[in-house]
Amino acid sequence: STHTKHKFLEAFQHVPIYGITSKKDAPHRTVYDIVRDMLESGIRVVQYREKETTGLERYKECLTLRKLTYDYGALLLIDDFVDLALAVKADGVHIGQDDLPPEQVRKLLGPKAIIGLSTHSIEQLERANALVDCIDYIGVGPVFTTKTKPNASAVGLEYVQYARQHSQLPFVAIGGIKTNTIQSVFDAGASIVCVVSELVSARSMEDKIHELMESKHKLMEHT
Ligand code: TZP
Ligand code: MG
Repeated sequence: STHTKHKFLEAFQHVPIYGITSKKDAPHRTVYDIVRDMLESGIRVVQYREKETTGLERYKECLTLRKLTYDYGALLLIDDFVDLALAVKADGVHIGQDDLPPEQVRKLLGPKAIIGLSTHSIEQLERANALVDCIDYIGVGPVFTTKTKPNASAVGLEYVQYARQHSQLPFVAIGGIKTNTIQSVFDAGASIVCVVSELVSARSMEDKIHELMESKHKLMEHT
């Protein structure tokens, strides 16, 4: 709805970076510490994405993250698991092309949930456009090849440009985005980007976010 889309977009007003957890990129830290760093650095949308852990562990971690994100007024989205999102009262879910159909997810979560859908091609983006009354945003990527999603081939900056021109939905550019490539992604027309491994593994997340945002400010000075 316009309400859920607004709630999603509003959360990027200060920092246009969408956070995703990745315990394997910071093996000595808890997911709680990773997310607290994101929130302390100004990120206000956090997706819990931990595919290689048990359902019980995911539930316990998300319960702690629900309280933490709530304290910062941040949104908590769950990758893949609609039941987990319901159980911990998350703000919504992020689903892929091979998950439950978005219409079914909407029925299960109700009108207030934020629903995101990954897209990897123009065809998938056009099908997402037809779901504009059901979903709230799309993911666009992997923009560049990335070890975080090893079996997916890169969609390239051309697809980001296509999304900028044709997406009826807010979109998040993702995949292989780092300090040395983020400028090109903003230049291609993305207004929200996601950086997983470089951010989660950063020695100082706050410094890394400042570094990443400099490219956005540079762009704005030109325009
Ligand atoms: N979806 C498309 S690419 C990707 C996901 C979850 C992983 C992005 O990770 P990184 O480390 O920012 O390349
Ligand atoms: Mg998924």
